[in-house]
Amino acid sequence: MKKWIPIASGLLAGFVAATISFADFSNSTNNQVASSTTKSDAEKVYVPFGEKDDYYLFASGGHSGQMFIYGVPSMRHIRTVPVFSPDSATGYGFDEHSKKLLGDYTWGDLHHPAFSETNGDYDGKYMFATDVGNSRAAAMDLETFTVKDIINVPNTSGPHCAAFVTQNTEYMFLPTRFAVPIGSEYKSLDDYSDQYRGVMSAVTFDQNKDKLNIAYQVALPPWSYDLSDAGKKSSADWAVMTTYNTEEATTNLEINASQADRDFIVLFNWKELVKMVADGQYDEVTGQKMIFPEKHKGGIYLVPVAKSPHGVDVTPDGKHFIASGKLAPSMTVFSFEKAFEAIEKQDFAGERNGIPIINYDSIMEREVNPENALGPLHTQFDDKGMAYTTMFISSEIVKWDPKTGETLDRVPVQYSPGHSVAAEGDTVAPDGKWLIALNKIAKDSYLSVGPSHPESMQLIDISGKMKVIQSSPVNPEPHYAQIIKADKIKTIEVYPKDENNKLATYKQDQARIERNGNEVHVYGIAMRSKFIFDAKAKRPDVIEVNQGDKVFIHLTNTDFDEDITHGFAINSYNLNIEVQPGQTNTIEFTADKAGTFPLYCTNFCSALHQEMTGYFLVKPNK
Ligand SMILES: [Cu+2]
Repeated sequence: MKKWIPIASGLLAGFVAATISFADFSNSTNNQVASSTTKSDAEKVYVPFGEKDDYYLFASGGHSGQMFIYGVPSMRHIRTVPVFSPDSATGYGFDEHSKKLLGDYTWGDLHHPAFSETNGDYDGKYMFATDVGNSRAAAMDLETFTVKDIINVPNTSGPHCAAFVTQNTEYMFLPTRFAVPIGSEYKSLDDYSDQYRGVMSAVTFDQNKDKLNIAYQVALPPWSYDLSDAGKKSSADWAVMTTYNTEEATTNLEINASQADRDFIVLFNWKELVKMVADGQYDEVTGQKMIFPEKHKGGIYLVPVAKSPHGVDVTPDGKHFIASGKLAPSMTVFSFEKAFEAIEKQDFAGERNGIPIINYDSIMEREVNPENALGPLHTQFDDKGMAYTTMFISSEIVKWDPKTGETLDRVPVQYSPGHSVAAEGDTVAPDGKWLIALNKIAKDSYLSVGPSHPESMQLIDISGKMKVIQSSPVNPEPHYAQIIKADKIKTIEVYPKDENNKLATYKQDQARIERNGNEVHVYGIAMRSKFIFDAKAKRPDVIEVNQGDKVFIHLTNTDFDEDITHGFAINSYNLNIEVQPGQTNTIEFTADKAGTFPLYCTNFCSALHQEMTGYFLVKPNK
């Protein structure tokens, strides 16, 4: 019957349809008439050019050692910030400051990120993260999205279960994933139970000096500590963390660490531990103040929990903590208030390694077991206090009510979610609206890139019935993420002039090269669109040294203009740094190769960026 349809009329019909839907669309966004429930899924995630996302998502980059930053709800990747691994895009790990931060390490395994908090709410000042691969902690400043400090955390091997900060960022606690002998000395694994320890580190951050410090450590039993959370409001002095391998197995953990029906949550009062340290209740070990719970009594308790739990999460009101039993199909809700009573009454069921075990029945409020939901890992919360738990094995998010245990909703995700993150989900006042599932396996969700596939982050609208409305591929591999309101973060536009910085050169006529024996210091300027290393030289953009000289290049970007970043690389010398607007950076190296080496700006800066070059001349030794 449809004998012929002229091509032109088909086009016209298509054009009319497109115009109509476009008109509808702009109408609903401009007038804000459409409520979020009447917007299409595409409209909910579409952020028009010139407008910005409402939230930042900070996703841990796992063994990339980096932090991935996305906008929500658009799920646009905004930036990758290198933290524990060098990055030539930003010169991180090449300039002297960041080289010192990284030390001898060339990679890291960045796990759980945590924002600094004030009164239990994200304050938008700092982001903290830990390195499971090389036992470090880092602090990133959110004015510049750059790392300010990294510390090695001795005795704590693989701080997987961190960082989670206390309500006013007094402490972050770094428990250990791997038990080791104190000082990581050699000890036979036959002596594991006696000689190995699962050391937790209490770390502080000095915001005036941008310095991380280890305040004290606790020599916990030789178990694996998986995840933790700090208390809030009435439980603000407390923190919780999950354990596994309380069997103290030393081989084939897959089987041997899954024997006991119950492991423990460690419940501790960090204020009491601080007081114990102040009262001298610790031993000085490997230069650290170490609390040994079997000897220095108080402040630490064990709560039995379904075997091999993963996440433990404190509800926004601070009244409950919820543990997820990775190998048991249930979430268990515990009451802080009942725990405090039990501790007061010494309602204990014996002890392990000198630590009292609180009676399970005295503080357990309910075990929640949604039908066919398998592998609960981690729980987030919305603005109404409802819980959202990732189910790793059944690949779904289950929404439930912690007060009744009732399952309210569930949505499949693709596939195997580890963590999820809700908007401001770890604060005393979550926003609701959005939840992102961090899926370990994307399978065939995106264009193929060969046998190994990207991971996947899926945006779920939780304002009504849960629905996955956007999906973004992500590099391996986010473990955890945090979502913060965009307006809480106040970045700076340029680095302010620092007249006290002797390495900075702000005036062109002061650019100079100073020689001291075989040390050469270049006080140079990068500006659109040239380098000035020696203002008085015939060729100001040339550095000439002798082979074997130790060269220091102190480069200041004098373009005090937002987004005018310069780079500096010397061809074939394997070095490249970045100087952001107003910033001074130093690079230090030995001119071990004689010859002629072009140098150039690596970061596109102007129409004459290609002309921003010079030469590095190295006179050979005779
Ligand atoms: Cu440039």
